[in-house]
Amino acid sequence: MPLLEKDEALAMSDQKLSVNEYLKTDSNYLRGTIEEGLDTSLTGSFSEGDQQLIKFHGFYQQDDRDLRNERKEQKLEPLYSFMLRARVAGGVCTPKQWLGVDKIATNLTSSNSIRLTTRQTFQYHGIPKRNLKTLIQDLDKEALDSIAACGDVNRNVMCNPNPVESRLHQQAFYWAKKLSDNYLPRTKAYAEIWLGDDKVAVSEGDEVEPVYGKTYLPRKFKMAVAVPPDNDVDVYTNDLGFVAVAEAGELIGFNMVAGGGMGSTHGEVATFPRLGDDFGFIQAQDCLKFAEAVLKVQRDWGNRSDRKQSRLKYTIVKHGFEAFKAEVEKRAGIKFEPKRDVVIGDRGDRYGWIKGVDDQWHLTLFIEGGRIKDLPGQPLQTGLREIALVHKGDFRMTSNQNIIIAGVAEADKAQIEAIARSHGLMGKLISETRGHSIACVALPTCALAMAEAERYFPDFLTKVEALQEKHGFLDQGIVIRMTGCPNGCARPFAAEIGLVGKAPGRYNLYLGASFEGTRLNKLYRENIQEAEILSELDALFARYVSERETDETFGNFTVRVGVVKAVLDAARDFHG
Ligand code: SRM
Ligand code: SF4
Repeated sequence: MPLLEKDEALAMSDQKLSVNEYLKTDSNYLRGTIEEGLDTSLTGSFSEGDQQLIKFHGFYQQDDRDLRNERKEQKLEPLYSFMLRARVAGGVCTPKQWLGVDKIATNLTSSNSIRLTTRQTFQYHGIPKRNLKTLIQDLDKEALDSIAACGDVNRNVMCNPNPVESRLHQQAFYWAKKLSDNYLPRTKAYAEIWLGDDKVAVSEGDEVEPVYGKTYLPRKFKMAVAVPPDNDVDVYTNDLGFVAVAEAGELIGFNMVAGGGMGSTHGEVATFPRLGDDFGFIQAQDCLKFAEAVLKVQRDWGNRSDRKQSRLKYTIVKHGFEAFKAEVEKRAGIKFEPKRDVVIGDRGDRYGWIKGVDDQWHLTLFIEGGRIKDLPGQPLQTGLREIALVHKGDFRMTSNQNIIIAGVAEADKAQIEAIARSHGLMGKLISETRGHSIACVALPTCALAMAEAERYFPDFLTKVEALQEKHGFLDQGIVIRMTGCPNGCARPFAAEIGLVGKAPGRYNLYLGASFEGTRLNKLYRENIQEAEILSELDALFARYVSERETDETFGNFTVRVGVVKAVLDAARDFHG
């Protein structure tokens, strides 16, 4: 169906469309009344409708939840501020850009920090409304933006940041960047509102958004490019994933994966996390044709009435894998070839120095919880700034919320290392488990958090490490992840140990995912507190060390001995 017809049909016929669909249709391609909202100083907030639209421009309205009650008692409106998420395909930026990013954090945010995310980019928290325009303009000066970092569109495209095999990485990165650029919204709303570009009059019939149309996608959409054996991008948790297939070190194509996602709602069995299905092999040059076909099928088939059922994973479950695949092949005009054999390995980052094939050195720094801030005795933000002032290569953010100082010449290595050490960025022993851990932001900024994650997780991990030491396997990494709610921003349902917030201090404990991210976990204990979680893990670790098979991972062990059942089909098994 041509786009305009589709939009009109959507806007006029179906009374059950979700509110967001009307908002998008009426927004004049994402403009809404954002400009008017920016001009009013009576409130730190935007109107309800614009609060949804600003997401397409890369930011969320938030309030400090630690201060909510106090403000209420004082009869003040919540302390509104904004979180901005940048769009940085594959997580790569230059030292000059980093210096700009750092300066903005210091000058224009109250959090005075940079937060690396689980999708290889960075966020700012605590931006007052009055600073938004300046902040976006300052980002623009560094050739950075936040267009479509959030909203019902294709978001930041992840790509394995491994600079070691530089040629293969470059080829994979080329496609990640293409995927990111090709599916950016085409509306000029961002440039007009934030950068002061001349206003463009849109007439009925103008094809402003050739891929998305007026109503964009039914829901957020996420893509990732993995370079095996690394699966740091957790490719199966994405709506659409491309697993690089190489021959003699050259990229020849991808195994395409689609229908992954983590979000769910406690107690609602119609919602579930899911790992993507393998669709088959595609030639590298056909990557965009397939991506566009998938996007368009989701655009046209996705649920626009119930936002809890609107991700691609539900579209595939509803229509069935075969029907979905046939439609994608029809629209792409190409058939999938049989999936090629590739080995999916580790999801962690390789900390410390490593030498690449091009004789350049790369330094991966562990950033706990992704939070870059000057802490007592650990001036992390200053340290990275000092590195950026002398570094000649690039910075790469990882999907484990870490950062790689990539492309360091032998002669510059000692200087970079000295800065990293003197600023607490290096030198601390990181256990394998901590090195494989991630936690979402949660409190105090996330409006949806039910429990702590980023602020609590480091101490909790220390207790898990103590248990591993007690049972004599601290040298082994377990993929452990924590989120403050079941939306799954740290991909907890793909963790060997997943902790998902239920209420303050209470978590659901999930077990049984594979180490590599190829099998989901399953609920083991519900709504428990720290002491109970640790006592459960203590007992499980004791069994693990005495009953495990050679090289058996913790996740596989919990499934083999029947602690939890394997989740093979998420729709059927996750709650079953
Ligand atoms: Fe997320 C919503 C933070 C990765 C699934 N996510 C949010 C919001 C914006 C809360 C909100 O809607 O008000 C959080 C802002 C918190 C804050 O104060 O910063 C938030 N998500 C994050 C980040 C920053 C977590 C982190 O600690 O790094 C990650 C930013 C990624 C990025 O750079 O783009 C982040 N979110 C994810 C991931 C992981 C991934 O994509 O690999 C997921 C699971 C995968 C998926 O999408 O299914 C994820 N976030 C969600 C969902 C559930 C979506 C669903 O299908 O149900 C929500 C809620 C929603 O969309 O309604 C959400
Ligand atoms: Fe917020 Fe929940 Fe995402 Fe954590 S998982 S950042 S609590 S939405």
